[in-house]
Amino acid sequence: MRYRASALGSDGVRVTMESALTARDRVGVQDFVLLENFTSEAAFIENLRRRFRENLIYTYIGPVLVSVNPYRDLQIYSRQHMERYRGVSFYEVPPHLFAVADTVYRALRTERRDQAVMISGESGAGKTEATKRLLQFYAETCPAPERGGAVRDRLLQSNPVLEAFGNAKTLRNDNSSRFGKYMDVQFDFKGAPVGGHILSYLLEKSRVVHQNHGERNFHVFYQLLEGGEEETLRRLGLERNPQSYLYLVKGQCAKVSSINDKSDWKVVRKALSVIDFTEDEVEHMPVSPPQDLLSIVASVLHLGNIHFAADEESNAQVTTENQLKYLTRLLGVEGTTLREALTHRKIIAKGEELLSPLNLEQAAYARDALAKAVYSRTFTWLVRKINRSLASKDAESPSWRSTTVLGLLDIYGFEVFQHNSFEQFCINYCNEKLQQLFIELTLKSEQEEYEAEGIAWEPVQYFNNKIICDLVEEKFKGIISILDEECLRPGEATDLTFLEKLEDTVKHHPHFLTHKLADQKTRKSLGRGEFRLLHYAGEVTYSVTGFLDKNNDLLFRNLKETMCSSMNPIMSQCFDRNELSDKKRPETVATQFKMSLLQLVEILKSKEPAYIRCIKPNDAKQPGRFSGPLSSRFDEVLIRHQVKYLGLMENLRVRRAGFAYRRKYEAFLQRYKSLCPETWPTWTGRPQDGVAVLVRHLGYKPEEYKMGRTKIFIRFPKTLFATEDSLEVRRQSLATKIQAAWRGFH
Ligand code: AD9
Ligand code: MG
Repeated sequence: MRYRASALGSDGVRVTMESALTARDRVGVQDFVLLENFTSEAAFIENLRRRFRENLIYTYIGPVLVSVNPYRDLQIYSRQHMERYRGVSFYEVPPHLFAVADTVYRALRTERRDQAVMISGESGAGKTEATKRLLQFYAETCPAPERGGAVRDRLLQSNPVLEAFGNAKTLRNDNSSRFGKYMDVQFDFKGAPVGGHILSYLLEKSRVVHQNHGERNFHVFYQLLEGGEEETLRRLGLERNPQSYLYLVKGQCAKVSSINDKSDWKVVRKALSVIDFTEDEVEHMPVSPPQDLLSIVASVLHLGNIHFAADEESNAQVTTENQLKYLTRLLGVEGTTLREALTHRKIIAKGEELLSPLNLEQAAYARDALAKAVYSRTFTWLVRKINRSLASKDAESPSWRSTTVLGLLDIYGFEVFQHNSFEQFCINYCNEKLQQLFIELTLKSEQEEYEAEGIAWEPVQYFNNKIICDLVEEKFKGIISILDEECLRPGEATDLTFLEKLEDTVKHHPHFLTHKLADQKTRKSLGRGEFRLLHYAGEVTYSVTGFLDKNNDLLFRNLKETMCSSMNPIMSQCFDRNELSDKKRPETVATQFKMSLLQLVEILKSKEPAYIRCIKPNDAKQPGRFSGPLSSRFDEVLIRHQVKYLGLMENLRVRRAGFAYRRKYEAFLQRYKSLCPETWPTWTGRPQDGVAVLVRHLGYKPEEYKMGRTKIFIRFPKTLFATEDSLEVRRQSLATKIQAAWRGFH
């Protein structure tokens, strides 16, 4: 082992990670580009498996980090680990999240270019955990800003708040993010974090009113009931038992063994105070948002318990007076107005306002729509609030211009369920866009590197998924356009007329299929109310039921009016009166999402990308084992799917198309110079010339490598392995000699 002196470490020296590469670290290959059989998916998965068995959860594909969720605390994220990865070259340390974190940070500092870390993977694969570890890394290792040091705390504390309101227990993940998140961290010219900004995407608001069996509503409801003080609950009119609330019992699992709602609530309260009060003190705002915020959380629960009964004319009447009383108080609205708005619909005909009574079903729909709107708008408000508190206080000063930005994208991965609906359609469309960007940027950066190094670019065969993106988003002919068109025909259009229109417009598309368009054989697997998309990651069949409703996201006018009159300061910010006078139809959900995605793609394109691809090893949330059969913990079928959905083989192919391995001349020479008498112990000429001498001595054939401007490019892994083997042999023989000399000395 070689050691490098350092100020750190208990014994006064720090083991550099290069020397700390033990035999265990070397299980399999650390970089998939070194796989001999790089086109074989089986070899890819076998490498993951071998490493996972040793708790080696990280492996590279060139600069891309592949991570397998260990489902256990591996103790690899300590401050000591952070230090180990600082300032050390990417390839000379075992793969780790912190290696990516540090590489990205250094690029930001030295090249002064904005960076974006894109984290993807299916639900439960570890995206959010990775994001949190990255933030932790920056908060702990970056220098403190000269002023506004609180921003580091706020960056970290924004997480528990957003998770309380935006995460929920699902069948796949006990802490599943039900929204997409892109977070910018701004650094000043000294590399200190000075501000941040969050963009959120498509909160799954249907969860507020309905949860599938085994799933929960958003954490905050349970946290408040479990952890809220007696006095608070009394004020909010809440009972402690979640079973008392219809919006919390649908999934029948209010209690989850891995979750401690009570202690989580403490964390959230503290986080809220870090974000809120300091901010408000600065701005001298007299209100105390947590109070108002809790009123809103409570009001959603009360809304869920509003019951209706039909009168003689089948019109809905509110029967739960107590709930209504609390609601009016908490939302700060008039009781009679709210009662009327929950049971009537206002129609404006020929300039006149008419009130049309709702039947039981319509009233329940209106109530649920209100609950969803109140909750999701509060979520948006919360993000805005956090952003205000994260905003760099130096925004006006000249140093602002010299800030650089590091973006972290934690967004939902590809989803395929037994039953797929509008939400999956949006999420999978988002993944198509990101995959397109990924391919574009990876190819581009490969090409750029070849050009910069003066090496001829060899075209790569790859599947360009633009055709699928177009199918979804194209003007007039795309699925979203057709859906929006149908949403403009209320009363006439239905989910099925939407499907028919789709069939007419995109019938001959190679990536689109319906029951009617399918051949005899395929038809059996498609229902009449379904369409199938052949995504880059595979086929997904969507049921059109609910598409129009979810896309329209209608909230009756009088409910909107009622909320606009709210005395609750948060609600009055969420429901703006201008909305009422606005003649223009609000954008549909799919169109809003499409536009926010286009904006996201632009943001990401303007930055240097880094990628973390997360994989979930099993559906049972089980850690791997050291011994015994691994098959249940490392579920090959599940993993193969993810390797496909993440486009990892494609990624590897692009990366391997030309050369498997590339390394700066200095680094290459440093590592292997002992293998050639002419370069050992020191080479005084240009490193490039030293490498040329070295590889000639090692017997590299001309077709095996190319010399670029600053790097050597090696075509096949076996060439490199042979060199590594020679190095190992030399080290062994040196060790034997030293031992012999040592024995002789004694
Ligand atoms: V979802 O799309 O939001 O449903 P994520 O975000 O990909 O999903 P998450 O990060 O929440 O998954 O990870 C799921 C769980 O796996 C966590 O709650 C941890 O218990 C566990 N996990 C994930 N990554 C790690 C890790 N690096 N070390 C230990 C981990 N445990
Ligand atoms: Mg998540």
